Amino acid sequence: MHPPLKLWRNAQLATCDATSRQVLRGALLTRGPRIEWVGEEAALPPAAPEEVHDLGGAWVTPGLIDCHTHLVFAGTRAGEYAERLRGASYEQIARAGGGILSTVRAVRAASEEQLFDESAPRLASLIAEGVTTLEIKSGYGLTLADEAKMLRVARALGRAFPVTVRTTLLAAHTVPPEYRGRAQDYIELIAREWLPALLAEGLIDALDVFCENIAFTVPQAEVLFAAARALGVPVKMHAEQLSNLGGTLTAVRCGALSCDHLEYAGEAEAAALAAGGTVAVLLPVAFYCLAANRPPPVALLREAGAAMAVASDSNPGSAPGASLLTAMSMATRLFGLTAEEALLGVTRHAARALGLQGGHGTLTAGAAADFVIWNVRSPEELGYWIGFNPRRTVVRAAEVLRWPNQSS
Ligand code: DI6
Ligand code: FE
Repeated sequence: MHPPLKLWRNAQLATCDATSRQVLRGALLTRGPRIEWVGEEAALPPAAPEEVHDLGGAWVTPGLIDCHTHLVFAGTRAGEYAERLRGASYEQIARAGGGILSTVRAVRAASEEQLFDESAPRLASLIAEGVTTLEIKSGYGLTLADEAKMLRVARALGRAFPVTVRTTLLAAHTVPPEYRGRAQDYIELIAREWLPALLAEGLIDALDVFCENIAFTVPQAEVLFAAARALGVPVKMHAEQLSNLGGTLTAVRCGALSCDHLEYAGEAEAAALAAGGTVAVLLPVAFYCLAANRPPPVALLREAGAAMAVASDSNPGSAPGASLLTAMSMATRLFGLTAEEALLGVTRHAARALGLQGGHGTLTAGAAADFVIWNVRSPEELGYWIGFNPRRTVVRAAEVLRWPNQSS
């Protein structure tokens, strides 16, 4: 059987493509799960599609990509949030054994099924906003078995929901209690044993490390990156979130896909990211929830020509929730991104942050047929509404997703 040919016509296409027109009144042809053709209707190639969808002039963007999440976790940290409202800092709570370690205790105690059930509503909420691809990190297990458990749940979510899941090993999120005072031993264990074992099980697509004074040092990150390189695993870094340790410069030198957070980055980091083709992933929800006062150097990143992505950072500590549209709003208002930068940040540049450029994040021939049809008058509305979802229809792998009460 031939994969079905479908025509999606009468649309305003925000292609997010770098090499062709970014805005186009026209149509898409899809064959099976991929886009076969994009262009003006007058130029439509002769074809006999099995299905024709008249989109009534609606705006269409690529399916959104959330390129940095810690979406699989158990429990909440609402109590810590309340403490922070009373003046405690994120670092103080972490140093006192709360923070990430408190979620580690909850994840270790949770069954795989429970983790799945707690995480699924967050994923559903992202999908409802038009997310068709997301990254999910481990990092709340911190034993081989518990990291594997988180990653298996991430993979299971990707099979159970109409979404592409990329998994990232973030065992180097914080030092587990068993390795207190022995961070170096822990890093070597991940590098020598966990990374190859989890890779062999097909559980990881990339490796990440939290490089920070409350987490791991630059030389420790380098140990992990060397092990990843030897196995052909792409790397990423949580860099310069709370201080500048020089992580970004090292990560770029190691060919990292992305450096994420970057509040404490400066001119040298912006230039390095641009020159190295490493994506700067901005996480404004964490900035907002931590009441941080130092935004990432967006003007420098823009001037240097670095690609900027925007992600939800969905996690129980610094970014509770699961809304990429909210992250777009915060990226524009709090960080100064333009509406166009915010859109590219959740499409083309987010794809690159996951090593998926070309296949995702643009409306171009050959890319996945993942796109969103919006109830908006212009794509500028995507980072404009707060707590209001203007999604009309999500199409994933050329299939229309259905929600209860959806009319079209
Ligand atoms: N930076 C973050 O924003 C998340 N992890 C990290 O390294 C926060 C994780 C948490 O607080 O649970
Ligand atoms: Fe994070």
